[in-house]
Parts: sequence; C-alpha cells; structure tokens
Amino acid sequence: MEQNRWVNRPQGSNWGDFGADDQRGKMNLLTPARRAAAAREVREGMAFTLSLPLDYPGGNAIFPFRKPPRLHHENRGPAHNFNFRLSHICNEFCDVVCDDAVMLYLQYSTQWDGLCHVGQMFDADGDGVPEKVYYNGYRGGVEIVGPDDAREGFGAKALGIENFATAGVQGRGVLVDLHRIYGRKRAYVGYDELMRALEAQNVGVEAGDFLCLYTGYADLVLEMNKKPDVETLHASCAALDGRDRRLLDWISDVDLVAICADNLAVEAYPARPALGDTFPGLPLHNHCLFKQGIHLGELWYFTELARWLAANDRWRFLLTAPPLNLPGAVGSPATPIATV
Ligand code: UVW
Repeated sequence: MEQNRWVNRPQGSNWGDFGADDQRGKMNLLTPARRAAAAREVREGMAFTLSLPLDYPGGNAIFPFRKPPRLHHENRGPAHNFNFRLSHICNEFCDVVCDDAVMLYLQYSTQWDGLCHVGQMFDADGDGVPEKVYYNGYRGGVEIVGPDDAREGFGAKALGIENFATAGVQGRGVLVDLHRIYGRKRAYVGYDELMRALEAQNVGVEAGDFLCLYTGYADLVLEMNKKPDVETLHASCAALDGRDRRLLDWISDVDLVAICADNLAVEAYPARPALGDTFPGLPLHNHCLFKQGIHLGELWYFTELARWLAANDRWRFLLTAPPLNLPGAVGSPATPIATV
C-alpha cells in the first residue's frame, strides 16, 4: 500500500487522488480514448508550429536569471569539431562534419513548466512548521535537490520533466482567442471573461483538454526583434487573473490537463494585490502546478493557427507537444504542433 508523503494536503488540492507516488498530475486523465478523439479533429492534415525561435525574446531583461541560448563547439585536435574534415588522406569525397552543444536555459522561450517549477511553504507533515513542498507532497531538499541542499546529484529526483515527456503529450487543444476581444490592451481575464470568450466562440472545454490562450503577446515579442521592452510587455495583452477564485475552481473542475499561452506566465505577473499577510505571488502557478498537477506552457506562438481557426470557425485541434525527455529537469523547451 502506497503511503502519502503528507499528513495535511493543501485546501483545493488533489494530492493522492492519482496515487501517493503520482508525478504526472492531471496528465493521468489523458486516456487513449481522449487521444483518439483528439486525432479525429484532424480533417485537413495542415500543421502549425507553435514555437517561437528559441533565441526569443532576446537578452535577459525580462528575467535576469534566464539567458539566451549559447551554442558551443568542442575542440577536436587542433581545431573545432565543426566543418571538420574527417580524413586528411583524401581530397574529394572526404566527409566534413559539424557537431554542437548549447547552454540552454530551459524556460527561456517557448516552454513547459514541470510540476516542480513552483511549490510552496506548507505544513505538509502536520508538525506546525511549514516546509518547502511541491505537488503531491514531494519535498524541497529531499526529492527536489539544488546546489544549496547537497554537494552533488542536483535536480528533480521526483516530478522532473521526464515524467511529462514520457506521458505522451498529445491530445485535444482548444484555442481561446483573447486577442480578438482585447487586442493588445492589458486585461485580467477571470472566470467571467473566460466564459464570455468561450461563449463568443461557441466552443466548450472538456476533461482531458489542453486550454490554449492566444493573446498577441508573442507577436509583440517578435516585433521587438530580440530587444524586449519590458515595460511595454508588462502593460500589454490579456493574461489570466490568478487571484480569481472562481477561475481557479473552474480550472480544477473542468479537469484540464494543461494550460498553454503565448504570454510570459499564463497568468498576470505580477498578480493583482491580495488580502492577508501571506499569499502566493504566482497564484495560478500555485493552483495548477502545486495543488492540481496541471502543467503550464508559456511563450507559445499561436498567431497563424488562431487566424486559420477563426477563418474556418473551428477552435479544436490535435496538439502534439512533448517536452525534452531530460531526467531531473524542472522545465523544457517545446516545439508544439497543432494539426487541424
Ligand atoms: C516564473 O518564475 C514567473 O516563471 P514562469 O512564468 O516562467 O513559469
């Protein structure tokens, strides 16, 4: 019999519902039948790439601790393993090869947040003292191990992105076009606003779906040509209102497996001020990653897909969006594909 890692579970969480050792959260709801239904959304066979080039947004002004990818080339003898001539014996037909490596901040550009991206100080063991806890009761410093916790063996020993990568990230996407309602105006989208947008599109969201939000933010990022104007970005486009309790409850009740947006954090960040002494700074991250095991996709690129769906009065599609199968990683770049 599996033993829960917690005595208390956070209010509004589903910890333990998928098993005491679960590391996939609501991805457990993506059954073969739901995947087969998603595949039936493919009628034209057209594919849309939903990733920015991974060297966008450019620089590190948006997040000082996330830097653009840096390619690196190993030495090979006196030169580099790049445009390298495999043999000096021949002139014609001789192979010339290139290899490379990259210093890649996994959450710099189009990305998935894994379930260990955001946890909370919470008294899970019931001793009256809060500790660092993540989804399903996994602990900071025990399973989620960083350089301040140990001398070696860092990374996520549980909840790493490999759990998501091997879960078969392919299902039905439903796009909500917030851009056509708000344009580039800054807007906090709570439950009422989201319901109105779904109604206007005459589309529903069901258990096992990936909710995809097109806000126009990634278009702005691209237009800034790798020199992001942070003030303008923070003041532009729609984002979910993580402080709206009804929105959070709806996200739990509808049984989404993930929420993906073309903006920075899916939710408005910084979030609206909250009442009380302590509260999460990233309330939607807290609800989705920490309490519910719902993955978040950020800085996706929906523009052409959104235009095509609007022109064809369709909002559902097959979404294929695996992260890297990189054991121990917190997040991952993605090159998602929508097939219509
Ligand atoms: C934050 O830390 C705000 O992370 P992200 O929005 O990339 O999930």
